[in-house]
Amino acid sequence: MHTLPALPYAYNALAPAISEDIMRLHHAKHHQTYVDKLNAALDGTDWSTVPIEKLLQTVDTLPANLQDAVRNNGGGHFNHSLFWQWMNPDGGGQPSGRLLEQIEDKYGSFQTFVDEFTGAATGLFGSGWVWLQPDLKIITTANQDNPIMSGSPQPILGLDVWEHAYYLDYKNARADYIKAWWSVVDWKRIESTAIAK
Ligand code: MN3
Repeated sequence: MHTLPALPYAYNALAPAISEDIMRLHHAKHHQTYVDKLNAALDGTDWSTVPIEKLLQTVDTLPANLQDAVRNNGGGHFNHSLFWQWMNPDGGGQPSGRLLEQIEDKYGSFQTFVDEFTGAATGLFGSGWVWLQPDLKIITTANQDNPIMSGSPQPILGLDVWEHAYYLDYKNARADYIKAWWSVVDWKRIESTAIAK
């Protein structure tokens, strides 16, 4: 049985970057629905007790009638569980120490990295996610796919660019949402999970 994780902060904690209304809708409705649909699909099957990471890593080997449910709803559950952890009302700014050095080595400057990630996020057509991988490559996936579904490592940072993540606050202005999101990125947490190259 998969369960909705509690947010690590209050629903209104990320405002004004992300409003309480969006956080309630996104966590209590959208994320809860991914959890409920995943559980409904797995109920009574041999996969009902398999951890979510393992389900996603092996999604291509699951019975055909489970693959879409695990990819979409399992992916949605996993991605959002990570996403909440990567934000913090005291976030923003830039990383420090080794992670900052590695980003500067790869991109030339932290701002260049931000610009490239932002460009990938504004340019992603339709619904999907932008990820920062442990090797500091920026990649995108469609829908609720996660890099671990195709054998890649788990991302150290990701941004949800589905319209449900910003439409209430920003309407169609995805770029404004992305700009505000940088102000709540929890670099301290990301530094603690970043894997050395
Ligand atoms: Mn979402």
